[in-house]
Amino acid sequence: MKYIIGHTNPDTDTICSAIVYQDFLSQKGVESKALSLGHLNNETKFIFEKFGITAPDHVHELPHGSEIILLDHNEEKQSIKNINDLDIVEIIDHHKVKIETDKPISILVKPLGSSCSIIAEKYFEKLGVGHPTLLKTNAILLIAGILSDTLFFRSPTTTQTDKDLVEKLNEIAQIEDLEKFSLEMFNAKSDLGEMPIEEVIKLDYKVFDFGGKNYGIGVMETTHKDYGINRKEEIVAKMKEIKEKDALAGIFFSIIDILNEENYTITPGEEESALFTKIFNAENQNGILFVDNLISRKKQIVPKFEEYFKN
Ligand SMILES: [Mn+2]
Repeated sequence: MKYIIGHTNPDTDTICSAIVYQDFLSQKGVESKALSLGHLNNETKFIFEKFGITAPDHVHELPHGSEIILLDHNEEKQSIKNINDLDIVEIIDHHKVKIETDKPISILVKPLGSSCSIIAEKYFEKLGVGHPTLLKTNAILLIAGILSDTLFFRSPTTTQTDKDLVEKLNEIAQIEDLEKFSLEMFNAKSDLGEMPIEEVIKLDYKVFDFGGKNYGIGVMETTHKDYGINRKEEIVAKMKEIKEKDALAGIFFSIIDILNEENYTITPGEEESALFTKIFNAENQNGILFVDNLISRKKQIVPKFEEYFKN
């Protein structure tokens, strides 16, 4: 049995790509099980409710020696807790590769807008007898993952291939209005209610190594930016706690206004604020750092940090 696991703080792409890849493998006669490393976010829950999909089991660790397939990530820090006791047999991802393995494994990494795009390509690369067929529900899940990760093609991570794949997938999925569907997804993601502030910060949160030190970067992609801005004081207090507890050199929380493609970043103190302002030429708006057109952590924020710390 191979366990397909996405990254911690799972998003729609990581969950949907894992679920559909399980189907692909099962049609190939390979026994596998998609798992999640955390609670589903509201966007994923909305999609699952709308289309009657069962959520994958949620685990923290797996038995020693279990075979795992990493989907939508390849860094230990973003993976299952006891990854070092496990046997990574395959990686499918669209992030930069930063892993060392102790034996040759199958790695499929492509510069596409989502991991769901890579899974979709696997179905389409060969059509015919003996090749897995794509069911309508799975086509819907793949579209959801692509639209979610690319912010309905707004993100600079979007490629023409992603757009072509959505068109092709929708011949099967038959979603009437893709833009409306994406808005419903983004509104669901933005509807956080009374969510505890640590969960808000960690909705989509990753730790990165810049210049040998750990930095945490959380992003909140939203159609309702005031939700985050109104909770600024709580966010700052909790970020200070996380920074100390996790011995971070710095921590940042970026509110991404999806529809206007704007970035509003909150920092816990002067040090981070000065650093972020310097790197991104941000404008201080009442203690919140504003940057226009800065919406992708992967393609814009992280590379800029890395470039800065290299010098
Ligand atoms: Mn992804």
